[in-house]
Parts: sequence; C-alpha cells; structure tokens
Amino acid sequence: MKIGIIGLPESGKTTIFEVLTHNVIDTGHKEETRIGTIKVPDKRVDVLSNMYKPKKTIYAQVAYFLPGFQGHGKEPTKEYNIWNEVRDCDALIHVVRNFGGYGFKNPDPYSDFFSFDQEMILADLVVVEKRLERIELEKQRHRKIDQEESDLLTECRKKLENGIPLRKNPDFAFAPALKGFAFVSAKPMLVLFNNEDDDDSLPEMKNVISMESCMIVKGKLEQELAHMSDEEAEEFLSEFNITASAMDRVITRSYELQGLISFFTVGEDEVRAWTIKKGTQALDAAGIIHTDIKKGFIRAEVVSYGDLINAGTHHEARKKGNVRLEGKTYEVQDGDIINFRFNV
Ligand SMILES: Nc1nc2c(ncn2[C@@H]2O[C@H](COP(=O)(O)OP(=O)(O)OP(=O)(O)O)[C@@H](O)[C@H]2O)c(=O)[nH]1
Ligand SMILES: [Mg+2]
Repeated sequence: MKIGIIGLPESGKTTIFEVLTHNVIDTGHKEETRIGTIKVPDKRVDVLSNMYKPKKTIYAQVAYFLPGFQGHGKEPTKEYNIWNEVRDCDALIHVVRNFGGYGFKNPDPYSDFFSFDQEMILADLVVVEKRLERIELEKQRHRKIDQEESDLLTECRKKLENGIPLRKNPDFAFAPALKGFAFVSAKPMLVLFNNEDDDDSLPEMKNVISMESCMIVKGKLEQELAHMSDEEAEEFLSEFNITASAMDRVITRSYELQGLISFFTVGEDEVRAWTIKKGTQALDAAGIIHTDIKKGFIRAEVVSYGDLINAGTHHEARKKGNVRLEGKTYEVQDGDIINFRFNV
C-alpha cells in the first residue's frame, strides 16, 4: 500500500513525511522522490505478540511517498507533472497550510484546498478528454469501441467539468472499466490541515469536503517532538494539548480511508497482521498468505480478537465455543484471528 503526500508548495509536506517516517530510513535525497515504509501501529498486534511470544511479530505496513521536484515552490511544468507521479498510489494525503508566520501569507486553507483540488480535477479532465477524442476517431473510422467505457468517460467528463472530484462518486471511482486510467481525483484522500502550534480547530470548509476525511496535525510541533527524549516529550505534550499518537492517528486513518482492515495469524513462530479490503472472503484472504493455502482451502478456523482476549487463551476460547469453522465465502472481519486448514 502506497500513499502519496501532495499539496501546494510550502504547505508542510516534507515536514509531515519526515515525522511519519522518522524512525525508518527512507530512500532518496531532499530534492528527489522519497519513500518510507512504516508499520501500522496496532495495539492488538502488541497484545497478541505478548500472548504468543513469537519469534517474529509483523505489523501491517504502509509506504509513504513524497514526490520529488516539489521543493521550493516549484510549479509543475509540461515535462514534469506531479499527477503522473502519484498515479500508482492507492491513496493520497493532501496537506493544507493552516499556519502563518514570517515569510508566509496569512493562511487561507479553504482557498488553498480548493485550488489544489481543482488542479487535480483538471488533470483528470485532460486524460478523459484525450481518451474521448481517441474513441471519437475510432468511431469515425468505423472501428469497434467499448461503449461502456465511452459512456462512463462521458459521465466523468460531466462531473469533472463541474469541478466535482471522482472520489465523490463510487460508480466512477471504482468502475473496473476506468481502473486503467488511475484517475487521481478518484483516489481516497485524507486532508491534513497543518495547523499553528496553538490552534486546535478545523478550518471552515463550506461543505467542500466531508469532515471525516479531514484531520488536524501540527507538523512543526510533531517534528520537534520526534527528536525529544520520552520525558521531554511528555512535558511538551501536556503543554500543547496534543497526544503522542497524533501521527499514529494519521496512519490509522489513511488505512481506514481505503476501506482496509486487518486479520491476524498467530503462533509460536509468528504473529502477523494481514491487510485486506473490507468485504474480502475467507478464500481470498487465504490467497494473500499463500496461493497454496487458497488452492487447498478446506476451512478457516476463526476467533474474533475480542473473544480471544475475553477467554484468555485459544484453548479456553475453543472450550467456550468461540472458535468457529468458516467456509470459503465467509466475510473476514476486522480483528479475526484465523487459522486456515488446507491441503497441498
Ligand atoms: N509554523 C509552522 N510552520 C511549519 C509547519 N509545518 C511546516 N512548517 C514550516 O513551513 C516551511 C515549509 O515546510 P515544508 O515541510 O518544507 O513544506 P513543503 O510542502 O515540503 O514545501 P515545498 O517542498 O517547498 O513545497 C518550513 O519552513 C517549515 O518549517 C507548522 O505546522 N507550523
Ligand atoms: Mg518539500
């Protein structure tokens, strides 16, 4: 899973990228593309790991991606286009400046958000129009065209021309016929308002984005925090009314935003979190672990995280009847602990 960090120049993208990835080594230099892969913090994995004392504990992972050449207020050029860089991202984080200070204009988060979002929409519109032109040409040459694709693109064009991002419409955002275009405005997006240290409020957004896709962060403060000792950090946190987990929340939210959930496998060798889309059935979940497990699938032995914790041990959970045998079409739930039975 790869999440692209985008936004207007000087909004705090680099700062936030560096805080998110501060304890991993990322690739690339300041002016280049950077990518940092981090583990998704999950208390359940910690608890399971304590319970099983495995040799290895593996958390779900997410890669944060910071496109290069964004630095120093560079505007995109014809040759270089930020949108092409983030086409293969699964989701986006849009950083919006909501701080001022020396050398900065007064923050105007609404207009900044809006103008950047419109650029994104325009980038998709260009792609749609090019493709529709091609389809039109094919038609004139009496070649066979994909009518469904053509209809969907025409609908997309209507939305985009009206300044509506495709993410607002699941019919377009998830249409298989449009998947190859990787429209940027269709990607799930988390908006981070990069607030002044002492500002705890979300800016007024006049309904252009839903509140559940917004969060406040304090990039600079978080950056200072990342470099402190634990005691220093604690004092600092209470002073500024922030919780240590602000960045953890960003990570969790970017995970949820994509409709992703985790199931777990446990044992003496390994406790591990696996990432799936909400709605994934047991057979496909098995396939994520190994194709052999999918091919030879017999049953999934499932206990929910809550039931396991209540029972204390897997053995007790079984005695209480909390361990269920599920078939191929069982819809895996967030927090399920699964043991797949299979034949090879
Ligand atoms: N006051 C304040 N300043 C911040 C905050 N976050 C970033 N800054 C400052 O704003 C400036 C720009 O931050 P960057 O993280 O470099 O922003 P950017 O979006 O990567 O900028 P470009 O790469 O030039 O587009 C730096 O001087 C930061 O120290 C914040 O939360 N509060
Ligand atoms: Mg930068």
